[in-house]
Amino acid sequence: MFFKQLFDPTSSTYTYLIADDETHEAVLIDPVIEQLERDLKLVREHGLTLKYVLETHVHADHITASLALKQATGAQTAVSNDCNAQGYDRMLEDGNVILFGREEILVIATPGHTSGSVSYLWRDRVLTGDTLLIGGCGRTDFQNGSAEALWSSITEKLFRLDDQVLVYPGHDYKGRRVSSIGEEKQFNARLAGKSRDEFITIMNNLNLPMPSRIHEAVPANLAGGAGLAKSDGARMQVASDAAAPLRSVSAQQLAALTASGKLHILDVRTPGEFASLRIAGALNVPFERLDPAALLAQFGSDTQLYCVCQTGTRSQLAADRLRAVGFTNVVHVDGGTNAWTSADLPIVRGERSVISLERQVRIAAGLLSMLGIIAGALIHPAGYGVSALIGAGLVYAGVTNSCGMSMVLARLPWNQASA
Ligand SMILES: N[C@@H](CCC(=O)N[C@@H](CS)C(=O)NCC(=O)O)C(=O)O
Ligand SMILES: [Fe+2]
Repeated sequence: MFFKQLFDPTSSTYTYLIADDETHEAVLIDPVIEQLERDLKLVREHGLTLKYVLETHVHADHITASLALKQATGAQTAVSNDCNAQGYDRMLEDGNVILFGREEILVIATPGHTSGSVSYLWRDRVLTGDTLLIGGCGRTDFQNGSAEALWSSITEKLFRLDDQVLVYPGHDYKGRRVSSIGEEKQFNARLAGKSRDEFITIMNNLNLPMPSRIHEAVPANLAGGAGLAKSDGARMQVASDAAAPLRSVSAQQLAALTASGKLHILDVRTPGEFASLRIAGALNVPFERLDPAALLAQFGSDTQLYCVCQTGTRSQLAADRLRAVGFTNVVHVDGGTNAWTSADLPIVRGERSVISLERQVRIAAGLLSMLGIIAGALIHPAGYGVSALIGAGLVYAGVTNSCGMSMVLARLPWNQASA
């Protein structure tokens, strides 16, 4: 039986390498980018063919080596579908089976620590990620975590496994390596002898500081993790260049990340939109006046910048322009302030209320094409040309994901902040 438990001392993360003795096909679970060379060396030395790199969840405390391992070995990467992550080859569901050689791993959805947390059952052992830790469990205060869901996952799924099943966790901060379902039922400080309500009260009052690397780890892991960069001699480095796909986070993820206090939110909507509604602490840098070079001089290239607009279109364009001048940590917020308000996250509302730029564009385009047709029919056929031009402009805007009309409207007085 080939089973190795590996440890990253900086993040106290356990990585697991499991292989089929006969075919030498292998899977690596929860690899850490800083340990890439260690893991590649093991795979090489044991003559293994890495078939899958599996994640127990989108980690908040370290960056996964999934993408780098895929690039180096051709392995397929996989994460739960409920993580809403991108850049992985296989999206896992409860009950899926991972096959390698003659071996199989069962995927058990165990949400709670995060909404996409899973455990992996292999032979006589279960790799629980941060769902069940030795003597404890993963926290539930970020990435759509839920104490209620964690209670169900542990008591209704993991604790229904045989008492003899070994528990291999995703972390241990005190040097413990392995436990069993029976031991955890009996001794786990957060669960043994506790009711569901007591567990939820404990979990909702932990008041732990955010993981120190959450602001870089979550966006990177949501995008498949770090890849290989051009090698620096024999050393592998973490890639972070403008060619990599733009990283994005959901509004809820941004809300959790703001607690770290290490990031800047750049709101690229017009001053008028910003004045009527904004995320606390956001800086208004209107897209039509965006000066990436000046921002680079102001912030420095490795500052964490989160671009937000109303729906997520202008913020992507802004993020691309910022990356083009050398910013290495730019993230865009999916769905923008619309997603933020739909998720009922705290918002600062001003007294001024301006119709959103998207609605202004729709009204202006509709009005101009209507007037063009009326003018064409009643005054001069040239009026039809105005309607045709507006139509062509809308097609161009849709195809290129840019909008000249919004640029013009953004400069009008009502879209500027009142003094
Ligand atoms: N001090 C660590 C924080 C570690 C942390 O919050 N770990 C998460 C797992 S990603 C957890 O659930 N910890 C459980 C606990 O500390 O009780 C860091 O800065 O990275
Ligand atoms: Fe975690």
